[in-house]
Amino acid sequence: MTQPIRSTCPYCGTGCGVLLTPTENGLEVKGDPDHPANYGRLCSKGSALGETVGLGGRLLAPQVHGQESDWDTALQLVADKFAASIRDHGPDSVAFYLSGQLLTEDYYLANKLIKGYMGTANVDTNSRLCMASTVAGHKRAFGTDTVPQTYEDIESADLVVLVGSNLAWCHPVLYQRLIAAKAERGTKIVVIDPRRTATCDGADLHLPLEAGSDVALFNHLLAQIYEQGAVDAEFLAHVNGFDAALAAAFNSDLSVTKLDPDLVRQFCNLFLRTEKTVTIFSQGVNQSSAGADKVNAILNCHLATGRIGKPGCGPLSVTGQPNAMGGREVGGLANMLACHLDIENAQHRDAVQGFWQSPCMPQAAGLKAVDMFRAVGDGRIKALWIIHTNPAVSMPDASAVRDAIAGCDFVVVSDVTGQTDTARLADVLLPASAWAEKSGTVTNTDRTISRQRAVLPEPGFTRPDWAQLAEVGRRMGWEEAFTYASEADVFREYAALSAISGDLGKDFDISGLATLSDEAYDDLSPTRWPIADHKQGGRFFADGQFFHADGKAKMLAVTHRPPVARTGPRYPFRLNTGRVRDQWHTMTRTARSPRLSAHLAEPFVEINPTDARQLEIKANDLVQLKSPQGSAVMRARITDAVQTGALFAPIHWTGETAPAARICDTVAGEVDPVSGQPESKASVVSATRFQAAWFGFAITLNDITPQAEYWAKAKTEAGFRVELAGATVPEDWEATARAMFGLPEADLQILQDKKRGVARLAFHKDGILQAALFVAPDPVALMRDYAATLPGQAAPDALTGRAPAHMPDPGPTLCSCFNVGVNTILTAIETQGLMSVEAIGAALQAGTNCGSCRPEIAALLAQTQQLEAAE
Ligand SMILES: Nc1nc2c(c(=O)[nH]1)N[C@H]1C(S)=C(S)[C@@H](COP(=O)(O)OP(=O)(O)OC[C@H]3O[C@@H](n4cnc5c(=O)[nH]c(N)nc54)[C@H](O)[C@@H]3O)O[C@H]1N2
Ligand SMILES: Nc1nc2c(c(=O)[nH]1)N[C@H]1C(S)=C(S)[C@@H](COP(=O)(O)OP(=O)(O)OC[C@H]3O[C@@H](n4cnc5c(=O)[nH]c(N)nc54)[C@H](O)[C@@H]3O)O[C@H]1N2
Ligand code: SF4
Ligand SMILES: [Mo]
Repeated sequence: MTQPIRSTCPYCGTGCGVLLTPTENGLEVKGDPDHPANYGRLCSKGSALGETVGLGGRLLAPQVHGQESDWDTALQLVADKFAASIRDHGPDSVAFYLSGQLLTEDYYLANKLIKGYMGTANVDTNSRLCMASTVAGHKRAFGTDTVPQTYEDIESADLVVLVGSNLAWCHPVLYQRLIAAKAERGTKIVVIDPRRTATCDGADLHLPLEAGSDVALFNHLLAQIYEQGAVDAEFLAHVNGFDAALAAAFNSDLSVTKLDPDLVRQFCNLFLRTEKTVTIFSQGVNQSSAGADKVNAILNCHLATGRIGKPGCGPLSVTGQPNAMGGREVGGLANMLACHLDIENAQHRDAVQGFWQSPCMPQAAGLKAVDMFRAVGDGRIKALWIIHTNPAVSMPDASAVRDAIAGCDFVVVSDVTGQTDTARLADVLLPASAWAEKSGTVTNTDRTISRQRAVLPEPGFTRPDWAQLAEVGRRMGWEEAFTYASEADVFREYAALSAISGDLGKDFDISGLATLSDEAYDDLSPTRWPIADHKQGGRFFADGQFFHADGKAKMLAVTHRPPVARTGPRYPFRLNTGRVRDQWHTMTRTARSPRLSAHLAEPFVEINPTDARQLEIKANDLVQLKSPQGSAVMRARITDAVQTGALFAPIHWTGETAPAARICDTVAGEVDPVSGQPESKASVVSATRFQAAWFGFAITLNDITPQAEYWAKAKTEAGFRVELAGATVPEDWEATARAMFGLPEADLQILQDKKRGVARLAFHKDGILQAALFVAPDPVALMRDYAATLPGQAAPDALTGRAPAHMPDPGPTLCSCFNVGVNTILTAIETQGLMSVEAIGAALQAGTNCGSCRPEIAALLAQTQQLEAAE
């Protein structure tokens, strides 16, 4: 029996440790019981990692202009094009766009190459869309971008306030740690979110505030802290700006939150009463034109009460991506230098340049993401390298960004697959080694540095991102600066550089790791920074020592500003966007897992029942959203989880999976003036029923790319399932279906009623079902989850679309670990009288492994109990 290899989950910033064992057909994945982030737990996405490592769809060799090429040709072309652009148009004519999913070693080299050698600060990252407001807020309050707290604080707090964070779905293991602590010590949980989310199922209080009004709420809290004598006068000796912040708080108008004053009173009382309070915040805070102010409004309350950096007590920004924190540390953002040093500080610049012995160093911040893609669009940037991110989908005003990339003179994309909306636009496509094949380090939310270790061989001609960058550096003439024996070599250099940061009085110092041997690097166990002679791990700020020049913290006077885009007669809805439990961003990896795809198989928009009624939108209709930027079509989910006037849509679907549902096409590129972070959660749109002439549902053994105004594809165990809709009914369903499925000759069974607009077609080869299409003038009613199991089987009755009596339809998967569907759970509740999540677990196993679905099981229970009460 081979020993499992310890590594780190490549998804969220929780940074769970995993134990990996290669198997015949993939990878066995278990939670690492010794990792301090998860102590053995994993969520649904982490548990399904083994299903995502297959080579289907992988990019295995470089491509130049769509033709397979070799590394020598491809990298020489990259080096030549970047050099020519710098020579002819200056350094600011080139740019890198990076990702918080890069390993620290990749990220460090990219930053060194472009800032120190190419001589431009035009390097930004998807962290601009993610953590930039927190970075700005931390720097304004603390003098540097420090997360003071640790995960243990979640467990030792008596009150946890979640602001704009759907922790249950986005940091499920942290949520489980919180819920376990609640069971043990009765931790109170408050959720501040305009939308009722799965996270609210574990909450004592939910404040459904008006989108974008967090500053007003926390200003009110600050005023209450003062009025009710909860200020920590002693701690205030370490804080500047109290009076101005308080004056702004007293000038603030709580009514813009539109919250029930009684709810606000309950929240304030809890906060005032509870010393051990942790405030967790995430994208509901960051992704706002007032994001940095929201962060400071929260930090103000912690500074005023002296509740910071103590056990169970302080503000905790949860990072999204696995190495979002590492990216902040290496200076991936256009306005940062490596190791928390500032590009605008001459002393910092000189120190870093001196360390690198580099020929140049930009004197000012470069273009931030939104401005960068505008510069790509108007031709100022002529050579662009995109690594480990999919901006043609994830940037606001995504269709404009897609056009900008398409029109750029020279675009390089490094990815693990060529099948992304961005990769399809590349002049040079570089095949990256993927998570299970590459080695390096990542830093999670609570500053713990963990190793990611390679367990599978690098397939085809793939190479790790850092090696691609180093080779381009060498080919551009900086042989010595970019020659590294290994990723350990890169890491040692980076750790050595961080000593400068420590010497300059900054927080980020891992110089204790600068002389790690290769073996020690390989064996590195999870370690929280700082790692230096003078300080090891732990928390920051309880001692009142901050990083502004005078050593004090700063409270900021902040004033409520509503979202930039205003609703009105033309665009009456406020569009909120975010994540679902089982998909990761643009789905290039999670959509490969049938289990994960079964949770929510189609893009959707949540709409309040009152609005739906008014717009004559019924359940399962398609809805068309239009904004000044673009439009999107997705399935209606009618629910009072969203308020009237508000819509919520997930961010995950793309040109590859549902081309009409690229939600960022409708999102405006408005940014926070302080952080440059886009307001991804508060666009304005109109909503109408999408007038489809026909609706379809297809199942197929083989992958297909349909032609229809609307389609959405999801992987199943048996193949794929596809939702379809069109504006005009095709002349001949047989011809249409044969073309769509690529089955010109398969045997056809067909049932058709042209008058009613109903058609059902099944295609068999040698008695085995290849594909089937179900068409109706209304959303197709069918046992989808049953039908999806049929391709590849002898299924003579496929056209009924109905499960035989002995095989009940399980419904959409709720528990992805044990594949338990909603209907199965509902039936068990009804027939077995199950009353608790535990009882359901005992009966069906649902919720007993990773636990990610427990909030939804609880919601199902509550729903059925409510129904019973109403009967
Ligand atoms: N399953 C899954 N998990 C993930 C990811 C994923 O793709 N899938 N991505 C990871 C990444 S990179 C990130 S950044 C994190 C994001 O993690 P989260 O920030 O928790 O996730 P989101 O769904 O983007 O948004 C959180 C909540 O903000 C709310 N919100 C919107 N506007 C406001 C507002 O004005 N005020 C307040 N208080 N709340 C508001 C939304 O309704 C939403 O519920 O998740 C990480 N984890
Ligand atoms: N409207 C709206 N927009 C948003 C958000 C929102 O909440 N609302 N959230 C924003 C946030 S917080 C984030 S973090 C972004 C995320 O958005 P993106 O970063 O664009 O999304 P990903 O799908 O994570 O893109 C990662 C890409 O890297 C590729 N990849 C995987 N492994 C490797 C590797 O080892 N090397 C290389 N080179 N490539 C690899 C994947 O195939 C994929 O194409 O979206 C942002 N956009
Ligand atoms: S919570 Fe889930 S997605 Fe996040 S790191 Fe842990 S296992 Fe991975
Ligand atoms: Mo993110």
